[in-house]
Amino acid sequence: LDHQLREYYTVALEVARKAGEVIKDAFKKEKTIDTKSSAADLVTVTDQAVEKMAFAFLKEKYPSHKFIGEETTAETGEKLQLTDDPTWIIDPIDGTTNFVHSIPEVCFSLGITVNKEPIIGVVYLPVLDQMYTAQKGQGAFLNGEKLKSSGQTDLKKAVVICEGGSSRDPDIVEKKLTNIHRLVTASHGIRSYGSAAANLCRVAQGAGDAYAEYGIHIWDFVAGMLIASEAGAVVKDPSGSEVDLMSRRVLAAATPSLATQLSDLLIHLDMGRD
Ligand code: LIP
Repeated sequence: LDHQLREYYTVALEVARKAGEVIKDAFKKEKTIDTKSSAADLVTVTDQAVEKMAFAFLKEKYPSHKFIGEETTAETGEKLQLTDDPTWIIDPIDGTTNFVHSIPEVCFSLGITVNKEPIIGVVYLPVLDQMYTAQKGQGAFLNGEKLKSSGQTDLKKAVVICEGGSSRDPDIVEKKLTNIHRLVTASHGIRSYGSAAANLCRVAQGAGDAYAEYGIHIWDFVAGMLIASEAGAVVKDPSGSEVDLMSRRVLAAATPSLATQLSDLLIHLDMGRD
C-alpha cells in the first residue's frame, strides 16, 4: 500500500503542476464568467477546463477510482457520494472570485481519500508558485519546507481567518456578520484570503492562528485540512465535534484550546449537507 500511496502522491503533484500552468496562463487574460448558486458564486471557463483536464489525466491512470469535482458536480447536479474507494477530490480553482478579480490567492486543490479519510493533500497556488503538500502521518510542506502551525493558545492574541462566502441569503449573511463582529472584538484581527484551501494552508504555516468557515464544500477543504493537521493544527467541526467532510463547514486552529474558544464564540450555521 505504501508504494501505491507514494505513486498517488507523485501523480497528484504532476497534475497540480499541469493545472497550475493553465491557471497561471489564464490569470493574465480576460475571463469568461458565469454564475452558479448565487450572483456571487462564480465559475469561469478555466475552472471547467482545468477540471476536465485533471479528470481525463487521472481517469486514464486510475479507471477504477472515484472522482469528485466542483464543476462536474455543478454541471450534473448529482448528489455527492463519498465511498471507501480511493477518491480524487478536486477544486480546479479555489478562489474563483480572486481569479476573476486578478487577486493572486488562487489555487488548485486536490485531496485523495481512502476509507473516507484524507491521506494526500496538494494545494498549489500557481501565480505565487506555492506548493503545499501533505501525506497522512508525514507532515506538511510548502515548496519542500516543513510547516508548523503557530501554537497560539489565546484567542485574544490570535489572528482568525474567516470569509463572507458566496451565499447572499439575508439570514446567512447576518449570522456571518455577527460572527465577524464577535471575532474582531475577541482577537488581534481577522483576515480573508478568499480561498478555503489557501486559508487552511496559511494556518498550517502559522500565518494566521485559526480559520472557520460555513458554506464550503468537500473540494474546498479536504486537501487543506490534511495540510493544516499535518502541520500540527487541530481540525474540527466548528461546533467542536469531529470534522464531517459532508457538512459544509470546518474549523482549524493552532491548538485545542484555541479551537474550543472559537467553538464557544461562534454561531454555528447549518448550511445543509452535501
Ligand atoms: C470559495 C471558497 C471560499 C468561500 C467562497 C467560495 P470557490 O470556493 O474557497 O472559502 O468563501 O465563497 O466558496 O468557489 O472559489 O471554489
